[in-house]
Amino acid sequence: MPYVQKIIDDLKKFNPAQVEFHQAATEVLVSLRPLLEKNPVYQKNKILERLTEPERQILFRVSWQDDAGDVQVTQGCRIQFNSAIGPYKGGLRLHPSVTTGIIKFLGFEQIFKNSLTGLAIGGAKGGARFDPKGKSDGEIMRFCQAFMTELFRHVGPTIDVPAGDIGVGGREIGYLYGQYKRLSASHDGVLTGKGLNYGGSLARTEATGYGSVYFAEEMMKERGESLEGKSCTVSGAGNVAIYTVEKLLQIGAKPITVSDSKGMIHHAKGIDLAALQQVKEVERASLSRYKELCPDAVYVPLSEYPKDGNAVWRVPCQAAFPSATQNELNAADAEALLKNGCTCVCEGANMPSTLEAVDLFLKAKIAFGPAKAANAGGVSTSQLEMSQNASMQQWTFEEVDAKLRGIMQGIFKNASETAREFGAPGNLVMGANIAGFRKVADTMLALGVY
Ligand code: NDP
Ligand code: 2IT
Repeated sequence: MPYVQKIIDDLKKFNPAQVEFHQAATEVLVSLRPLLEKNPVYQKNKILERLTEPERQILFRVSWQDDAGDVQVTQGCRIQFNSAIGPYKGGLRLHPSVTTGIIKFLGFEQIFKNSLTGLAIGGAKGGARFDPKGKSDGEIMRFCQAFMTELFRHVGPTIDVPAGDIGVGGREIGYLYGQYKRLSASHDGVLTGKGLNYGGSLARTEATGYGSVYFAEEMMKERGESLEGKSCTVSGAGNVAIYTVEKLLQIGAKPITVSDSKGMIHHAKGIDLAALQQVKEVERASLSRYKELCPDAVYVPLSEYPKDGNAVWRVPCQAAFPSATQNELNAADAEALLKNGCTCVCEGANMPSTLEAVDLFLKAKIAFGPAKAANAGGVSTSQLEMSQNASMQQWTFEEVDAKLRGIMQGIFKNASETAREFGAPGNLVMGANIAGFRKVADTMLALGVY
């Protein structure tokens, strides 16, 4: 479709170097073709041109003092991408690799993900190039305070509600919230992922990982299969990976790997959840420490990874849960997974598979759960936290978990039925993109030109 190609070409030309944004936009726009052909109203009203341009991009200086008293400076960013269906919602990422292009791809994905949840939340993302590793608690606190000192004037419980992402967990949300509260002099549900004593929701910590497994279960169920007894590879060793491992263990599947930025663990008898939590949540150490706690596990350092990809995906498995970061699973990895008999790939991370890898999974017709559907449990439970804050209630773990499961089932059904409607049964990439897009686009039409 020349119209779609022209938008992609322009997007590349006018947003140079934002390669991750180009990748995310290409995947979405290409898969919308059947809808655009069927319904010319979107093209006529320039919905794609509007959707690919953020409503607002806020860039600001973050200056803070490290423990040695030296001044550190970086750029903070919040991209408020689309608020058609609700207040901006999406995480904050703190990582040395952060660029505007990365935040932009994440914000773009968040529009469709949030729409798919069926809840009233718009799409946004933010963050900064900052490495939390090796920083003291005091340094993390001063950084978060400096970040919120600028951000606070742009957020609010019905305006924009940030949350965690890579490098931002409960500790950082606490410092951010504390600074927001001091500056605004009010207790607002302005962040999600808060501590349980000050407005957090039970099950938010677990939600993304649990939701990803619930989504995989739905995909397997439709194929008359289950995850029980299946060997599962998981990448990452952070929030999403840990609670993916926990849920897999609870349902009788066997998670056998985890990874971090320095290497991976292959534990053939199954990941030891207590050891993993001790290493990552208590000690904040590298996975080489897991090997000390569980000597029968194999530790593969990054230096021994295959030249053409990621060692995690070379471990034979029946289901794979990429849950670390973008583009961590390439075409060679996808080929290895398929060759080894993997029949389910469920994306816990955002855009972990390259476009080529996704194509291979779709061609092989395995169960493939794209990120914006499969990892939507985190943001959904964030919205449940917003609901609890607004009504000044706190629901039980069981209540939140049951709602989360229902939401993941709803997302699967919506993506799956939409794929069938457009003649591509089983293609959840197309189904999720079209279903997520349609709600936002129709709302933009209803709201008038903006
Ligand atoms: P965490 O910071 O808790 O964990 C990230 C994990 O991935 C760590 O093990 C980290 O290793 C590893 N990692 C990060 N960057 C790289 C890299 N460039 N190369 C190799 N390993 C890397 O983040 P989350 O678990 O929250 O996020 C993981 C993914 O899930 C991200 O894509 C995020 O966007 C997505 N996501 C998160 C949600 C949430 O609710 N938290 C919701 C939906 C999606 P190390 O510790 O060594 O840095
Ligand atoms: O990518 C994501 O969906 C998140 N990091 C969670 C966002 C949120 O607002 O909970």
